Amino acid sequence: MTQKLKVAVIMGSDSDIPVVSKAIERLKSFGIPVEAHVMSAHRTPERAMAFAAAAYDNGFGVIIAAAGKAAHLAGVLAANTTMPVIGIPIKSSTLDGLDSLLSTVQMPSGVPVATVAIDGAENAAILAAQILALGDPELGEKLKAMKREMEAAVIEKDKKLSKSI
Ligand code: RP5
Repeated sequence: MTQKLKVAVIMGSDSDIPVVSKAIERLKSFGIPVEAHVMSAHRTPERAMAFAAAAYDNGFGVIIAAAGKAAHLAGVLAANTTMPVIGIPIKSSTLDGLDSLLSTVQMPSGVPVATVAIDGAENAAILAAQILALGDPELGEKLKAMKREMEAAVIEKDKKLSKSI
């Protein structure tokens, strides 16, 4: 059996952990191997660039990058790999995360970062799983099951609402 591709979850600071842990939990719930690191585009630029450059050789399939304020981490990682990079803008500033969102999403042509919502850690994990599922039918089935569970939960809420009014 071929080795499962890992997801790298990189965050700019340990202060991002409360948000980013939701992505890690979600990835683990799918049985996806995860590696998490604190690396900063500004405070440890060389480490961040080297990590991205070696990511394929080190068995990763997707990189998730979470950062706040002038959030250049996802872009710096994307500049150093052709691996899909998913950005999570963190709401860590006096600007409510709008600065992080724009810094992450507004990439120039040629260097995409698939940016989720501000603090959208769970969607980052699901998108990473969907990318990996292209080559992993078992993971694809887990994603389909998740969709069915979501559907059943909404139908249940609808029933409760109808009964309560
Ligand atoms: C960003 O600056 C980090 O991703 C974090 O969201 C924000 C604040 O970092 P700390 O000053 O808390 O380390 O680089």
